[in-house]
Amino acid sequence: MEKVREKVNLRVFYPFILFLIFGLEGCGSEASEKTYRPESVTTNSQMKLFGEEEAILTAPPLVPPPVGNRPAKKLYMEMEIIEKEAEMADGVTYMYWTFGGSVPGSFIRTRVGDLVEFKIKNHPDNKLPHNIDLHAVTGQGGGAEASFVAPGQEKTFSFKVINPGLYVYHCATAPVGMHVANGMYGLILVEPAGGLPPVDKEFYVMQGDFYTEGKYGQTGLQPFSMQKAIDENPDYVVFNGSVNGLSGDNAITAKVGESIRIFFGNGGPNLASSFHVIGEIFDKVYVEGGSQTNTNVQTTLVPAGGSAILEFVADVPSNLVLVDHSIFRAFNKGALGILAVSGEENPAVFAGEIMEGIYQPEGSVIQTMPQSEMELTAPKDLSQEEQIAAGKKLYMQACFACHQTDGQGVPNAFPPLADADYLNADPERAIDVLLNGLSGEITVNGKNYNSIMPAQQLTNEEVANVLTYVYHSWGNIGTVISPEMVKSRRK
Ligand code: HEC
Ligand SMILES: [Cu+2]
Repeated sequence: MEKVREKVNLRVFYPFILFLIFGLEGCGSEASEKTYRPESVTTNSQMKLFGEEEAILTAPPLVPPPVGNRPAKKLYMEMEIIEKEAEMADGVTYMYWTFGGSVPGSFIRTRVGDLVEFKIKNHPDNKLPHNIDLHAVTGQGGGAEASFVAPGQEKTFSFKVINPGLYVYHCATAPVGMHVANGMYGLILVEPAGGLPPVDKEFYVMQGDFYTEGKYGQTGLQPFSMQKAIDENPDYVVFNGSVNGLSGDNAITAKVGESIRIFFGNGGPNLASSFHVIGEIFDKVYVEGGSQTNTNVQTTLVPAGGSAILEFVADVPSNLVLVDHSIFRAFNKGALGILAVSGEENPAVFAGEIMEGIYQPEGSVIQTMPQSEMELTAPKDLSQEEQIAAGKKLYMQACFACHQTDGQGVPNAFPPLADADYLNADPERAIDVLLNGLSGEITVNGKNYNSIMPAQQLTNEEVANVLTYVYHSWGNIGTVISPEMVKSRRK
């Protein structure tokens, strides 16, 4: 009797048991659907390969050709680690550790589903072991353990790229911070199926912060400073590995009307970048190098070990200035690059009448400082000391922002006035520079400048004072300029 009742009771409970089994399982699958996974990522990990090829790797600012419509393939690539001394700034060298001989390292371009066979070689002349951690890799350490190589050794490992996006790679050998600080980082792009939409020009730019024993600009081979790196107090913040990495001879160029895409990465090791292009607005930003896009962006924040893809069309001719808008880094630590856009003026978009002084170091029009209630008064008789004192005061108001406190100038942007051959060769010409401004290429102390000095709205007396001060400072020749001399140069 008892047993029968139990059976009956169980029958009554069956539906509940079934609910417990299937109902809870149902809840479980609902929960996993809430964990968002782009459906493609699962597909990409199983994607079939169609053929194989040698990958093309490039040094900055170049990028390899787009993947376009090609199917997923097996891609072979090789990277050689090279430790080498190279120029950090004029007269300053640094012992860089590099992936492929450049900072940042060679650009890698793939598409989702590719199976990469990666060979890493550590040159026998190198002093240290290295490896590579690619943020595009799903797997232990991003490949770090599998790729650890001593000098004179090589290793091969392979990985499938399954998430589209722009990823940083870097060395992850202890002390990791030091390997990254010495330049061991680069970018790997994983394009979606079908590729990114085509554009006219693509560039590869990476920011990095550097820590040297000497201050910014101190000449000679500068050793790495571990203490400054720990304090996160860099002497150099630069694009593409050095102060001149993306300006002067290394400036990038485009034509009016071209669509431009910049693959921008931040190697760090410490600083985040407030990346901005003076004179342009990003039409589109692939935020953090991922799939989400934002439009009409002025400044995009790129963390250390992160990236962004930036797109815009160059509508007018100008020198676009790439900066970290943490702006002292741009004007005092080197984070300044030039994208020179040439072509027809487009007054409908920009008429060139209103410009801001210091932000246009290489603009196309001589600017005029705002005119104060300026009077060309008859000169008062000042002693030479009074003239120099008045000139110094004026210098600190009108000149130092560009030519710097000690007249040392800013490499590639503002020429020096200290011990300056151009200045000392011709005082009348110096007066003309202040009265009329100056543009076009000049050579000062062996370095070329091709920029704009705004015409100064100064009285004859003020020009005389400030130049007399400059000529009596920083190793210059001590010429005295009188207001009469200035007056005779006015047209
Ligand atoms: C907005 C930035 C800016 C300001 C402010 C400025 N200059 Fe210049 N200056 C320049 C640039 C840029 C050049 C180089 C122009 C070129 O490349 O053709 C230059 C060139 C010169 C030169 C000739 C080159 C040399 O090194 O001898 C002199 C002299 C000079 N400036 C003096 C002055 C004095 C004095 C003041 C202040 C009254 C001043 N400048 C204010 C940007 C500036
Ligand atoms: Cu390393």
